[in-house]
Amino acid sequence: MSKSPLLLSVSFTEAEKLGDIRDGLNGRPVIDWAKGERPESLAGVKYALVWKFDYDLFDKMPDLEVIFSAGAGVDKVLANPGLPDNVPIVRFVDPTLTTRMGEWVCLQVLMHFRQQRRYDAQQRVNTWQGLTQPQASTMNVGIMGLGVLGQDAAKKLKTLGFIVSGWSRSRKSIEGIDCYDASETDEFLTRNHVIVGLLPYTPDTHGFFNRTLFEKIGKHPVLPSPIFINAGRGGSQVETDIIDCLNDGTLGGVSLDVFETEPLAKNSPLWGFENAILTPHVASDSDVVALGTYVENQIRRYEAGEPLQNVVDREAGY
Ligand code: NDP
Ligand code: OXD
Repeated sequence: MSKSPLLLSVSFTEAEKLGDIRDGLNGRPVIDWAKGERPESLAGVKYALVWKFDYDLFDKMPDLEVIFSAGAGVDKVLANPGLPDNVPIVRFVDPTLTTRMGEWVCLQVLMHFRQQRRYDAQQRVNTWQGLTQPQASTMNVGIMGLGVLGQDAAKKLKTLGFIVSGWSRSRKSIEGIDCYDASETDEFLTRNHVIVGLLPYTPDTHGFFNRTLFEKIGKHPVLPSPIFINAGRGGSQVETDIIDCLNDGTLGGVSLDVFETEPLAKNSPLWGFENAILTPHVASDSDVVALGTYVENQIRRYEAGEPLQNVVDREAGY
């Protein structure tokens, strides 16, 4: 039986192209819409893999059965007015993505904890000067968003010796990690010196990381703190508050991979802070071949009558 083609409405960046998506698709034909391929008709095409898409794309796909998101976060996909109501959306969940995010989060926590930016500044002026070096067990790190990515990052930070806790809408139970639900936010914030945001962007998380929240985070006895780290979505943070809080010392440092507007404006004051580490939304890129393999595996499940995995809850928005 011939395979239904997969319509691709996603452009991978040069940095993401460590392989070709077709390498994961096991011979499934592809219509590369993003590259301008326009067959006469899309009738019979059951699957689409999207990141960005024209609002009228799906009007042209009368036989669409499953939409795959090329990323884990689906806020942009859900916000598109052309999204059909009755088609399941499967988001990308894969060890390659999870591992990369865990690397980024651990790197950022360690950068602040080991005061690397201050050593960088000293290196620029040829200065040999040791700084205070407390134990990891004095540093409390709280993960906000204990989903696939948050849970993995929490476990990795725990292995590094930090005291790790997590917070999510529904309470989790994870060995060695104190878990809080959304009714215990203040208690969670005050016990931590570092907050890591791994939340999806939804109406509930819009503007969530703001001055009121930053003022509640605990201060480490000796290290510059509190620290705010965000790789969830920029819409969940209030950048004017972050800038003000860095200026007045309410925040001791930040690491941001996501921004309210991307790319971050060249004239944003955020670029100028010594204690702000910025990366251009690369904490965890989707591995192109793994994405192809994942989509193919989900289609195999679907066609065998098994349930699709990681289906987006449209009501919750993630
Ligand atoms: P999941 O859906 O697995 O986890 C989301 C977590 O957030 C869940 O624990 C959920 O709670 C919690 N949550 C959602 N809304 C709220 C709320 N209003 N209050 C409290 N908790 C809430 O997502 P992933 O872990 O796979 O990914 C998280 C996000 O990371 C993505 O949505 C995306 O925005 C971002 N991302 C960023 C990347 C980057 O490179 N910067 C790469 C990949 C993803 P509950 O468990 O109760 O449902
Ligand atoms: C994602 C992302 O959501 O890369 O996967 O931001």
